[in-house]
Amino acid sequence: MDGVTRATFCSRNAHKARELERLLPGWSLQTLDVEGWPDEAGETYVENARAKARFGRQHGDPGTWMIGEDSGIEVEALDGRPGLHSARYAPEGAPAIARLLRELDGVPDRRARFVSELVALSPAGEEVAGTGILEGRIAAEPHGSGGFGYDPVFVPDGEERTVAELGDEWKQRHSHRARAARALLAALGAALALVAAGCGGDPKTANHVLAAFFAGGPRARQLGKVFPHKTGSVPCVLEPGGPATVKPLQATCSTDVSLVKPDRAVVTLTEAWNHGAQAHTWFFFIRRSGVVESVVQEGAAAPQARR
Ligand code: ITT
Repeated sequence: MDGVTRATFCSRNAHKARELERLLPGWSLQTLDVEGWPDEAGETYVENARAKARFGRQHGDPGTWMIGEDSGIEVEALDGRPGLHSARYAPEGAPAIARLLRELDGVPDRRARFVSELVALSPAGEEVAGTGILEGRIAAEPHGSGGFGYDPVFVPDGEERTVAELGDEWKQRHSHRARAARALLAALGAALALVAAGCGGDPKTANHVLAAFFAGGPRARQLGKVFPHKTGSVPCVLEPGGPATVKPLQATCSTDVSLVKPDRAVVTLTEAWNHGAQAHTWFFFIRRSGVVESVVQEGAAAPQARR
């Protein structure tokens, strides 16, 4: 199919499916309408996401990618609960929010994070993964009508309103799921480029890796739009995608490639902008064969890039 990747989203959560559909441009997503889903018995998000994708592989269209997603909200004062068990904490929506607010009644430390893990299995069985994290805090009471789940009580760092108030457009750019989807696309693009580039320890190699990465095909080009920097030009200017009144941002990029084992490397790409006031880091965990095992995005949300 012309530049379109066919995939099956192995989830029963229609909210997640709607969000993901918009987060993977160039992909045609179908859902998996079957019975007998396995329990979420994994000890990590990635294990649960993989189990959903594998269940899809057993029961779904063999010609499509299978995508599983596992997500949750981790509350600092509750030692990371409900975390992996977020869907089973209480029925989604008002009941789960009521329980969370009850548990946090009178607790001053409101810090929390959303985590999303996406695992995609190709028709041939290769696996790629992407992680996205959104840091924030739990509000005193629910506000807003956008999003789903815990969105009415989650205020992201740097914001004063809940995700449900910030709305679906905001979520599409900044949510933990948006970050995981970009990480997944990056993993798919990076795999191609790194086969050619190999791994090394010096900045020249890192820049070579990234230059190849950005030029490496439709998915890498999509990522290039999110990171419109010329590698090696430090600092560089990000053109704002917002209204003409938005000033260009000064960004400084640094890259590093380190071997963690003879056959494994981690490529770190950090952007700091507005004179280091905010920073954003991507970690690519890569095998020498070029297979990207996983990608993690952390830090402040990337500013709007030119589209
Ligand atoms: P599947 O397992 O079928 O994909 P699920 O809803 O059970 O659907 P999870 O096991 O990943 O999905 O549970 C994640 C729960 O965490 C979800 O039910 C919500 O309550 C919460 N959650 C995840 N992402 C969220 C988001 O973007 N906004 C608000 N709450 C979210």
